[in-house]
Amino acid sequence: MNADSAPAPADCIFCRIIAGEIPSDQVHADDRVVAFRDLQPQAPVHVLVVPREHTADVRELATADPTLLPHLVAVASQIAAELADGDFRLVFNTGAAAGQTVMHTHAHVLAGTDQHESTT
Ligand code: D5M
Repeated sequence: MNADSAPAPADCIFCRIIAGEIPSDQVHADDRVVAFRDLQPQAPVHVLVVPREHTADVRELATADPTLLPHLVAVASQIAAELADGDFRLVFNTGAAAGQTVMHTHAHVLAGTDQHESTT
């Protein structure tokens, strides 16, 4: 755990996916992030890029490990190039009032022909 991040809740669903306790349709994994397809896709390609270390949201991540954000963007870009035409939206719902439902930092990568119509 990073000194600036709170401990992960025991029931964090994304921590459990990262630990292999819950299956996912994984498209990328490295030592810092994993990426898997969203269960409720809002675009032809809808992938979540999730830091392995638990933080609640991107505000907390930016403080706890600012070097991770450019890596996350690079992974999103790679996924959009591999699975779609390279163009993508990157969405961080941040806080419950902004629609965040899973309180483990994640970026939605939305790509494919009609990704501009997504409301995520
Ligand atoms: O987005 C949280 C997203 O997480 C939402 O689009 C559904 C997705 N989700 C929830 N559980 C799973 C599992 N088990 N696999 C894949 N995707 C999942 P938010 O920004 O917090 O609203």
